[in-house]
Amino acid sequence: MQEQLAEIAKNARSEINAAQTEEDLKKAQVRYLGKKGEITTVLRGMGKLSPEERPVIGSLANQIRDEITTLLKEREENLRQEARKRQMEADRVDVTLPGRPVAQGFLHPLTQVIEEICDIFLGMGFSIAEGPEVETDYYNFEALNLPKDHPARDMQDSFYFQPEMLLRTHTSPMQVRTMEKVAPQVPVRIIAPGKVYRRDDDATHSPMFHQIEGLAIDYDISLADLKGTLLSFARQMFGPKQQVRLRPSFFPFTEPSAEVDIACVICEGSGCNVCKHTGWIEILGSGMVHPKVLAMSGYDPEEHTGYAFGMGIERIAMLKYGVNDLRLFFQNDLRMLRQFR
Ligand code: 2NL
Repeated sequence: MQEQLAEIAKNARSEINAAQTEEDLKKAQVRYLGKKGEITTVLRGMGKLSPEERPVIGSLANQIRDEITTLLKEREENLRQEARKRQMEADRVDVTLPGRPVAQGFLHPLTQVIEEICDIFLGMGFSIAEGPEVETDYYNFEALNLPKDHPARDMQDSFYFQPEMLLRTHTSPMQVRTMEKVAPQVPVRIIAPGKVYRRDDDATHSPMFHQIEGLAIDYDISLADLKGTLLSFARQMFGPKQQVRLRPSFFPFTEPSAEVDIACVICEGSGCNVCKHTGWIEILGSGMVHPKVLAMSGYDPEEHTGYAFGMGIERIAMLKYGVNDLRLFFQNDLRMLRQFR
């Protein structure tokens, strides 16, 4: 009996030691300690032993059962630790690898030009007025003295939602809204940047484009104030030696009106294709605010005068950066856009 128990213990030790999985351990446990296990069987057969042998064998069997229980527990813990170690080896990260760079965005060239122009006018005491792109007929046309038969008011030339609601065709509505709000206070010095919309789509026209308009109202504002302000703008935008030239023109909302040219930025005045050999390039339209426009928005034209101007951002950006096709701004080709990073 003692030899039999010693044999069982020996087998159990080597089997538990050799176990590679929890399943192996479960098998060993059943084989030795299970209901029909080898140790259990020995303990059950104790009845057949003599009273002298019984305590000796009983105690030995118990001792071996306890040892096997402990060995099973220890081996289980070992297996668990080995598995964990293998997992950690497999999950090892190389902290010395170089990081993946985060792609950094940048502003669209038109946004950059808008901000640059706004900065120049902020430096001359103007404030920025921004507002809705969907406007009423009143703010977009009526308050600007645009006659009922003006082509811009036609369904064919502007985007209408309702007979009285449309996408603004210029940013002047913001200037009207500002005048209406602050009149008859002076001085007014604002610029209105933003998107504007016209029913045009070809090589030189986009149905959406950007504009900045300016407005100044005070006592005794004159055409000289307009010219001086625009000369300062042109020199900050296009270089300190820039020249400006005013040419008589017509707008329903200004009287008198003038187109403003700068010396051609391509040939510096000597004549080229861009300036059509005139040496001058038109950059904006301007004039003295029409007395009717002042009056409609709450200013007494006998007491106050003002100037206004409007420029297309795309045109300014094309001249400043030598971009020869308007559509390049809207195609989102990164080869084009990245040049403005
Ligand atoms: C152009 C011409 C211009 C204005 C815009 C204006 C606004 C008010 C009153 C009077 Cl509220 N005038 N704006 C004046 C003259 C010209 O824009 O060729 N823009 C691209």
